[in-house]
Parts: sequence; structure tokens; C-alpha cells
Amino acid sequence: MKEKTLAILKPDCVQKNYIGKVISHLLKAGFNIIGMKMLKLNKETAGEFYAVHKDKPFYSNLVEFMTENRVVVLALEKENAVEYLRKVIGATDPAEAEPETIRKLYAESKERNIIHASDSLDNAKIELGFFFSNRELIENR
Ligand code: FUP
Repeated sequence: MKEKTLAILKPDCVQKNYIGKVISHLLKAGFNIIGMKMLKLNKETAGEFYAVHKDKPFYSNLVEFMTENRVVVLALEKENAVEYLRKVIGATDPAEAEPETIRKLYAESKERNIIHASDSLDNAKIELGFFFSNRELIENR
């Protein structure tokens, strides 16, 4: 079944000029980009997006990092998109990521790991709604 999921090219991806490389990787992996925007998160928005981690020791650093530069948010569509995107990005810590995954290729650490991807279909719906209106995500092919 075709699914939609959300990816965020994080501030380190933008700062290192990897936007093109990562988007190219996603397109080669078979994802269709059905929504894309660049924006700068503020502390409140980044904190809300990562609210599930608010009690973790890394939360404040995570919020700080996510606000240090612009990000690119992508709405992606593909068969089995949620699970497949998680596979294509690799483990949270690039040291543990499989070869040829985006994080293995481009990330420097588990704190600065280039890309976010929704981790379930339910979260994909919530996270897509965080950045895109329904009107923006209407079938556009
Ligand atoms: P992931 O789903 O792979 O992005 O990983 P998590 O949801 O576990 O973590 C979300 C983000 O928190 C990571 F992308 C980076 C940050 N994080 C840390 O900074 N330190 C950690 O030990 C774990 C996660």
C-alpha cells in the first residue's frame, strides 16, 4: 500500500551542503517528493515536535541543535514508505548504521545525524500534519 511519511533534513545537513546529495539518495531509493519546504524552527516548535523526548537527558541539546540552522521538511510517498525510509536512513547512531545508509554516509554522530524520519504510520500522519496542510498534500501526480 502507498504510504506517506515525513523526513526532516536537519540543520547539519543544510550547513554541510548535503541537501542535494540526500534528496538524490531518497529519489534513487524510489520515494516521490509530494511536499517540500525550507524553514527555521524556533525553540517552541522544535520542542513540541520532539515532545516525546522531553524527559530525556539529550532533550535540550536536541532542541538547541534543531534550531541552529534552517531545515528542509519533505513529505514522501512510496509503497511501505514509513518502514522503508527508516531502513534507508539507518540507525540513530551512524557508527551503528548499515553501509550505504544516509546516516552512515553523511552523519557525524547520533546527536547530529542529518535526517529525521517518522517511526510509525501513526506518527507519520501526526508529523506530516505538523508541517503540511491537507491541501498541500492532496494527490499531485
Ligand atoms: P531516530 O528515530 O533514529 O531519529 O532516534 P530517536 O527518536 O531515538 O531520537 C531522536 C533524536 O534525538 C535523534 F535523531 C538525535 C537525538 N538523540 C540524541 O541526541 N542522543 C541520543 O542518545 C539519542 C537521540
